[in-house]
Amino acid sequence: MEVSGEQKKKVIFSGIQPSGDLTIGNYLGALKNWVKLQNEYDCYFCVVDLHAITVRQEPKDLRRRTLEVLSIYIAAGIDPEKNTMFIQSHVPAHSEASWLLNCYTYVGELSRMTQFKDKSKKYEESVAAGLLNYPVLMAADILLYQTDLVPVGVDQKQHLELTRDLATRFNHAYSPTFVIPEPYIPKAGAKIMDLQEPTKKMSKSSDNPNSFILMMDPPEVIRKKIARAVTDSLGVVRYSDEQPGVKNLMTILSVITGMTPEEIEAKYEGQGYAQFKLDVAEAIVKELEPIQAKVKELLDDKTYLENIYKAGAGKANYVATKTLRKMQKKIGFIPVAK
Ligand code: ATP
Ligand code: LTN
Repeated sequence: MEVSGEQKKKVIFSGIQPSGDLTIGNYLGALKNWVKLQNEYDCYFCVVDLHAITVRQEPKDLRRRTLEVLSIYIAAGIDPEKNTMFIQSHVPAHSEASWLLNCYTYVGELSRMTQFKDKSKKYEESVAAGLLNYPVLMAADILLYQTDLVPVGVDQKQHLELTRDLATRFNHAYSPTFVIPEPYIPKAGAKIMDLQEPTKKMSKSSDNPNSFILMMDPPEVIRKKIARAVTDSLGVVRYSDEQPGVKNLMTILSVITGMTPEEIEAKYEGQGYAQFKLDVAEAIVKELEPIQAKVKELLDDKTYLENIYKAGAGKANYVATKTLRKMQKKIGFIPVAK
């Protein structure tokens, strides 16, 4: 039943950290789905710079990547007219709500997060407290917008569960304050694997550049990296857990072209890996070329980008502050005198 005009759309929130150059894992696992979902939802797509500083960032790289990530969102097909696109640090409510939620989060639940355990191994002595608290900031991001759906890769599922727990805990401690969000994890492409160690997730912060394909890699680099991708000695293109390298390349091809794994198996039957790898590389090149050209164009027009993130921050700020004020009031803080 529509009482007053258009029915309210459900809300999507998602973000990518400008902590490294984006990989096709970020694209196929997250971004490509945002593009698909943008018309049916009221979407907030954020460049999560506050998250990126949980590990040390070179200031000039952080600046460059923040604008590059925003440009990639737009170039990949997110319409800036229809969606709210902004930079996380421009909306102070994220930091404030994160502090509040930290006081409702147990250290035990944070130290059990797989991503924290993995990353703290890598940084050993110098693990920042922010790395432990990072999922709370992510919960703040999501809950401030009364988000219904969060499209992410499967590695974020555990953080989403924590977000749901925190929202439920706060709602029970006071009264209903937050919508409980659902994850949206794609059936295919939710975990693109490392090209050199295909049992590990492809990650933009890996030290080995052959392990990932970057969104901005030139065609010849893409071709070289796919040619070098680890496969096996079986020589059959088959979608099987026993052939993780081949399975990963098939997933990439399938998500980009829409062919099913069965169709791919049939196409390369009895052919070994050479032609298959060439075709995977070409599919990636073809998918990325127009995006790359558009990104370069956008990065040359800083005023256009500025207008987008300014308008985005304005809208986001309004919505987020409303939820933050609700939280403060329920907790028992005195409202700021007008
Ligand atoms: P890092 O490697 O620095 O931890 P990351 O590449 O995992 O970073 P994020 O910025 O934290 O990236 O991720 C942004 C989005 O991309 C998330 O939704 C995440 O689930 C998704 N994503 C990241 N890597 C992959 C991957 N290999 N396959 C599928 N989705 C991925
Ligand atoms: N933690 C996410 C990035 C992220 C995010 C979010 C994703 C930060 N805040 C809110 C979805 C919703 C990651 O991929 N590492």
